[in-house]
Amino acid sequence: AKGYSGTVIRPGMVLLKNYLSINDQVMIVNKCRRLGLGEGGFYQPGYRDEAKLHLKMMCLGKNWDPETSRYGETRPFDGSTAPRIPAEFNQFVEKAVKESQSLAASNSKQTKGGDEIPFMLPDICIVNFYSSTGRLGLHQDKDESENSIRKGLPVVSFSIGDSAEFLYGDQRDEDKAETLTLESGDVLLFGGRSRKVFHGVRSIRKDTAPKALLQETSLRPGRLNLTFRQY
Ligand code: AKG
Repeated sequence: AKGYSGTVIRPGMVLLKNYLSINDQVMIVNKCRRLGLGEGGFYQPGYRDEAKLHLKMMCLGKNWDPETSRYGETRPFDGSTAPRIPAEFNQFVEKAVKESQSLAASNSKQTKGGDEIPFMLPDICIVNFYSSTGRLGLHQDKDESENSIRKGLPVVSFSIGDSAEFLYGDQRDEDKAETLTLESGDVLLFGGRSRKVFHGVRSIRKDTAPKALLQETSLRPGRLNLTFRQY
């Protein structure tokens, strides 16, 4: 039986609540921890669009450089190569995209169409770790290929650990943005007509991670977020 519930938030944006089981989350945390300590692992990035990044980051598949807003095979500051995306991660992403596509398709019938989400196979995963004071200003994801953005290939985001107050909207204006709480195990997908939505994280809610996850991983306070894209 599926223990999650899917909602179309707006055309092209789907939230799959409680999509990743605790076992899946434990596996993801353990793999990220191992990768994070090796070559191309977690570091503290500087700035993006002049805004300081309040998080630790690691890129899988390809490197994304926040300073230049470009993807590349190696990381400029230390020359390291991005680790490969674990195959299990991509399997979750493919399933989540298919699930979101069917939710969007049935919704599209009611809204006179145009709300479909195209399929994608991720070759990039950006892993962010937010401490309790972590946050990320409103921005668009627009450094992928022109083709990927024009076709609206979805960005798929996994949330693990403490909950986040996630903002999204059509403008870079926090006062006009809508809010969603992203909890551990939630998968959020934005593609199609929402591919260029502004989004960010206003705050991390302390002590909201599932106890079972903490017991099994000793994850430190904070939130792990993985965003998958196709270049
Ligand atoms: C990004 O990495 O571009 C994000 O917007 C991450 C959003 C999140 O942490 O939920």
